[in-house]
Amino acid sequence: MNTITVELIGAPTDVGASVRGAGMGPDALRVADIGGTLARLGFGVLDKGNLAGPATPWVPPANGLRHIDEVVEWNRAVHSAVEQALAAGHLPMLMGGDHCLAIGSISAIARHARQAGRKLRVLWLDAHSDVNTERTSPSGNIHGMPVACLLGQGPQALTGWSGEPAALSPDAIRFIGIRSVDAEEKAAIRTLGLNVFDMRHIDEHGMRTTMTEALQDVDEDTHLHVSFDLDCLDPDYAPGVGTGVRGGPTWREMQLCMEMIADTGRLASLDVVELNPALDVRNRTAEVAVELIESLFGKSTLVR
Ligand code: HAR
Ligand code: MN
Ligand code: MN
Ligand code: MN
Repeated sequence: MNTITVELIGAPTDVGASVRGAGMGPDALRVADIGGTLARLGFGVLDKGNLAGPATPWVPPANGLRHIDEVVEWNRAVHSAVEQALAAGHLPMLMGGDHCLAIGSISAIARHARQAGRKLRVLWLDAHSDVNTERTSPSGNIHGMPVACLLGQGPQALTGWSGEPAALSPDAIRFIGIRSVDAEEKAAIRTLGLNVFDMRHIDEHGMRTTMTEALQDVDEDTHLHVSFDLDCLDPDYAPGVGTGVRGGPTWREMQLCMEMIADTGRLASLDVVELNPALDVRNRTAEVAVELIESLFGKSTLVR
């Protein structure tokens, strides 16, 4: 049996967020023993430490974009680290940092999957749909825009990184746990035909049916990527996030979500983002994250 090596990549920044503090996320996950937990499951673990990047200026948006130069710089570092991890045959786990970093991460993954002749399926676990652009965003915060950028809709500086105009086609992504969508995001979701399993869907059908639907057509040729925004969880279980929204999945429901992903055996890369230790309660959210990630990696037959 060949051992999978999980490569931990820390990106300590809150440059795309609306609240300071997500830059401490990577170390909070280490304190909650992300490395030891994966090692005890039988994985190789390679902690590459933290990437370096610019400080967060904390200035207002310009042309609808806040901190665009710094966001580009952080994403360059993430993109190259994820690219190297994949080239080494490792399973990259990006530890954010805020969700703007998924632009660099998923762009590298999309190129890798395309070159390997694999279908890409992205599961976007989030309270938010993150499909704003600089023209629609109410805030200018780029953590609300990564999906648009990956679909080729964002600012030029943040699109085209995968070698194609769009890293993702709309049918490559499934949203789970969504409950905070801006009016213009709603319009974009309809226009693009995005597959959104919002909280109403989970309420009516349950997590089991939802995940069966979200994982439909995942097969041995699929590269499965999970982009896990911790604000997907109900804030009662995950208080350490900058933009919590009431009415999310419980710890139990989220466990089932992770277990069903693990059951596919196709998990090949992961982002863990938006953990904000400055708002957490004795590192509870980091510990919950590690418990859920443990379930996500819970299958010994996990294959890349
Ligand atoms: N939709 C709002 C905006 O674009 C809030 C986005 C908050 N995003 C995250 N990531 N926390 O999911 O400003
Ligand atoms: Mn998000
Ligand atoms: Mn979110
Ligand atoms: Mn349905």
